[in-house]
Amino acid sequence: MKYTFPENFWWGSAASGPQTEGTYEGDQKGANIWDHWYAEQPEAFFDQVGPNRTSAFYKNYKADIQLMKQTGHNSFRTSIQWSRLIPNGTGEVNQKAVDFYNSVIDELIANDVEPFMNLYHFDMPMKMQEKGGWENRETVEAYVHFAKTCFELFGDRVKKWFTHNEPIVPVEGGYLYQFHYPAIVDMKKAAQVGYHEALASAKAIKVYHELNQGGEIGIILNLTPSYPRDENNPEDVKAARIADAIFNRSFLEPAVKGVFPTDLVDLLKEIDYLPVIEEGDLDIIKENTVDLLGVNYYQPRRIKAKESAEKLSDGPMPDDYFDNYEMPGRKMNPYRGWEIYEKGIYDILTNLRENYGNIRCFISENGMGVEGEERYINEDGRIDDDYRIEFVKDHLKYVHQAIQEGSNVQGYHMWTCMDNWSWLNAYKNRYGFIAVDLDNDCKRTIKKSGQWFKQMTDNNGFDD
Ligand code: BGP
Repeated sequence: MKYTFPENFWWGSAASGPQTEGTYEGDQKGANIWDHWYAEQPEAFFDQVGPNRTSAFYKNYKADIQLMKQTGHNSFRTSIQWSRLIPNGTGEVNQKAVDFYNSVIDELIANDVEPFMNLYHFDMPMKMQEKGGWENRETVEAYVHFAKTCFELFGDRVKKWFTHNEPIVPVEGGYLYQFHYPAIVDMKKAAQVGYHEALASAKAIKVYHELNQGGEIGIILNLTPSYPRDENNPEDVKAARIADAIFNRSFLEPAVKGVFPTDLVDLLKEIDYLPVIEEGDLDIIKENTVDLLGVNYYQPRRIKAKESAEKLSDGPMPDDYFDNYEMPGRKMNPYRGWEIYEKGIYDILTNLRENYGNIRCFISENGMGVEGEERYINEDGRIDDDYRIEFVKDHLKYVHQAIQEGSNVQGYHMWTCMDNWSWLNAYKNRYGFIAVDLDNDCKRTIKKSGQWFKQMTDNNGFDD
């Protein structure tokens, strides 16, 4: 069968500043939470490899943009590092950062690769974190100022903006499950952090619309469809619904509908964990919803009702309301430990069509992290990652089906263009279309999937 996608479909990949740029003497970048955490506790990172060891996009971006062209990109998303542009989080702008991002944007446009710019990808400037980061209301105002600075500096050329990448992740990682700094367990703070991120997003959207730059602004959410173990068991269904409220609708509803989910609000009220909300905030959230939505999809959630009342921590936790269900026979990515369930992408798009006004959206990340890819190197030195080609095809078929049924999907971006540094996992799992040899001056080699992607995007689809 032939899978053809709509005209002008956005094909490309996503990355982020902190995972690709690197830091260099004299670049005047300020430290962010990752730089700080690594300096404090390098053993927390896989192989003790930290954010200073990247594919060096800061220096290699021109050649990298040529590789994007060679792998069929018509668009590319990265992020502006807050701590690079405004090293202390507030105050002076770093001219070297302005020059760098200007040059990246111009180079992308000159090569017909549309720049999509995200403003926050897990990278709180350390100076802001010292005052509480997203826990502190002041960070909201500082972020909005940073966002406005970006729009004013780059908005004449960048026409697709995103306020956050996966805002639930700093909540879970930083305040519930300890895989982001400050790595504490405190659900009350987690609620405040999430609320401030949602408010900051609405405020940035307001500023962007007021500037009338003729582009669009959205948010990028990692949506994890939440499936009950047994659809006929009301307790399982209820548990799955709570997981959905906490991990998906917490940001999806304010972003698209301008309100918080009532079941989540009720849950927080019950444990007296409602965040501090100032007068006028909820109007701002109500009035400033997104123009478009980026959907990152990796895996679903399988949920069952709680089987024991045993608590994981002293205070309330999301896990007090549901258990994760290890469904027998599910297909797993053994390296990352994530389930691969292609139909999940279709379920998300259908849900957006039916329950979220068929919001204009695109797949902003989808990908497969694999460990030890060097074992797939062929005699020409290329990694033959057929599993990645299959992975993309299997997901694209469901995206195609959703579009046939009327979903408003504008594009598909892979995570990621070239192998990059992945937070605590560093380089454990590789995701790129392009291999990066860290021991050989970061030499880039296009993988088989990159060549396939080029051919596929040239045809705006594929046969299978
Ligand atoms: C997403 C993030 C990315 C990227 C990706 C892969 O959640 O937006 O930054 O890292 O996941 O995940 P990981 O690197 O943890 O394997």
